[in-house]
Amino acid sequence: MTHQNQALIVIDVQNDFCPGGSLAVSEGDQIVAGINALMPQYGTVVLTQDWHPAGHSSFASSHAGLDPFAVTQMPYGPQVLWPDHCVQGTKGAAFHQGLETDLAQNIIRKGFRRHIDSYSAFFENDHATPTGLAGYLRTRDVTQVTLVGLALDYCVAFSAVDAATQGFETTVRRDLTRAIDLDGSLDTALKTMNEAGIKVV
Ligand code: VGL
Ligand code: ZN
Repeated sequence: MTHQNQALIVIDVQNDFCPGGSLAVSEGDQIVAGINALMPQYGTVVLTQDWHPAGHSSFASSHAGLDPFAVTQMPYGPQVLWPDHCVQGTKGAAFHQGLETDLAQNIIRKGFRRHIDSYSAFFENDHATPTGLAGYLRTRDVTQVTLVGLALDYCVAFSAVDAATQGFETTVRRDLTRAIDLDGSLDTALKTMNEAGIKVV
């Protein structure tokens, strides 16, 4: 049965977040088959794609003297510095080749502004600049969203919290996510999602 008022939001299932990628999430590729199986059940399927210009400000390589996974201060708040990843047009930015991208109606790209990162599918890391996804979902009468993808403790969690704040009934399918788990980030993300009323199942 297709759930007409439900959207499946597939976060960043891209080569750089899978084994062999530059910001590989352990077992990141093992969720692909399960996500594909879920897609036909949803009236709306949206993919997100982390899509950075070369030299993006979230890359440690753009900050002399700072290493990947250090935290720096940006005008919009603290920012983890990452290895170069998901550079526009590269193989690393492409979706995992097993992902059934044909079943998605929309692809939201994010992180394309050089001076601001974007974990969430809804807002950039200033928590103010919208991607347009909320309006897209409302226009299609979506009331409930289910999130899957990478990484649970960054882009999935930030997207889930914004979805709930935007008034969508929000579920995260934990079995169809994997985490980076940097300095307790997974525990923090689970706590924050719980407090936001998100169902993590
Ligand atoms: C992500 C770090 C940097 C993610 C994206 O998809 O969780 N994490 N860019
Ligand atoms: Zn990124």
